[in-house]
Amino acid sequence: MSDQSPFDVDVITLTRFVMEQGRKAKGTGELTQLLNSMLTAIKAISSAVRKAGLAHMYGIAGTMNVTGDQVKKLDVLSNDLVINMLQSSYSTCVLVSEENKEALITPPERRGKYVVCFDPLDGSSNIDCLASIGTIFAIYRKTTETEPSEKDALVPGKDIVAAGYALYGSATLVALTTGQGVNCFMLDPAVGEFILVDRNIKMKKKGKIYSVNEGYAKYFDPDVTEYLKKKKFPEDGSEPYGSRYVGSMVADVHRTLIYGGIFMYPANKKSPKGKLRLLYECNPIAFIVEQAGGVATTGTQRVLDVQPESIHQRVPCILGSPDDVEEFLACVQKHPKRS
Ligand code: AMP
Ligand code: P6P
Repeated sequence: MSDQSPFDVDVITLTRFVMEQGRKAKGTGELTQLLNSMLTAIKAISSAVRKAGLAHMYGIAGTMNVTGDQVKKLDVLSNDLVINMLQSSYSTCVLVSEENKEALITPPERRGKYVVCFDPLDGSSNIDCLASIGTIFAIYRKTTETEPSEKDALVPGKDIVAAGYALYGSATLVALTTGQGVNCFMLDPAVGEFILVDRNIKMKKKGKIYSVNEGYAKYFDPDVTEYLKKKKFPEDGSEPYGSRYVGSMVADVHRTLIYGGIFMYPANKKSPKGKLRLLYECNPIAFIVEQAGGVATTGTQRVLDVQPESIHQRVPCILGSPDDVEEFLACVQKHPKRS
């Protein structure tokens, strides 16, 4: 009888992993509840994303399905899922979503001590071409005794308690950190559980890929232009870098995490602060990148040190392998920013 069981009867699921971490932390269980509620929302979004692609292929267009039911846009549906799951976890007091102009204050009877900033479906403009999209979140502990407000979300990314992203690609993956390294879990749709696949991921010191939207080259600052020239026409005898750009932050960041290299969404003359949002794109991603041994900068400071002034503010974001980001920063030093 073969001892190769078709099923791992002691599989490390994300739910189990989070519970084990929670026990070690000797907490009240509130963060564990919060993380598992976020994972439930991600599973539901994953299911909806896969159906929406199919629906689009069979011509179920617009906001009405074949039976005339109101079909929510996927990003609205994703947002509603995250809000409902988090507020019913009794662990949150303030939510900041890319989809909501104002911060959402959890009703008093459902409140807990955590603030969550999230982009429920980042890159959703890529849905119709079935390119990878993602969910991004950052979790903070409310540190004031005042009535919950959006001010509780205006804290630097270095104070993050937990951060993660889901990537809805050829498979659905979650990368999660609670400050002790980055672990990756793959959704097994047959079981409906995320299974640990990569423990304590570490980014390469230097990569061979640069990732930026070169459609904005006309508007790039001289430091970015010089850096990209060095990648394409190296003068030290090294081979040029490869270029990859999906246009979905989670997909471009995850590739950088796994293969190394640099991802850039710099400021440019059309967007002086860049495009990416600090609270629910750059901070959670920067926290994960640093936990994996990478570097994340605005070009003038560490992303995680930025003191937020508004919940939807944008910052330039350059991140990836330490040697690659350092090489970019050397170009920045040569071209002092205009005040
Ligand atoms: P809690 O009382 O459950 O909110 O946890 C208090 C603190 O313990 C959290 O803010 C974390 O720093 C840590 N902690 C609790 N649960 C976990 C977990 N599942 N994974 C990692 N850290 C945790
Ligand atoms: P551009 C998606 O809309 C997004 O917010 C990020 O996921 C992505 O990195 C960026 O915008 C792409 O922007 O200007 O290159 O299309």
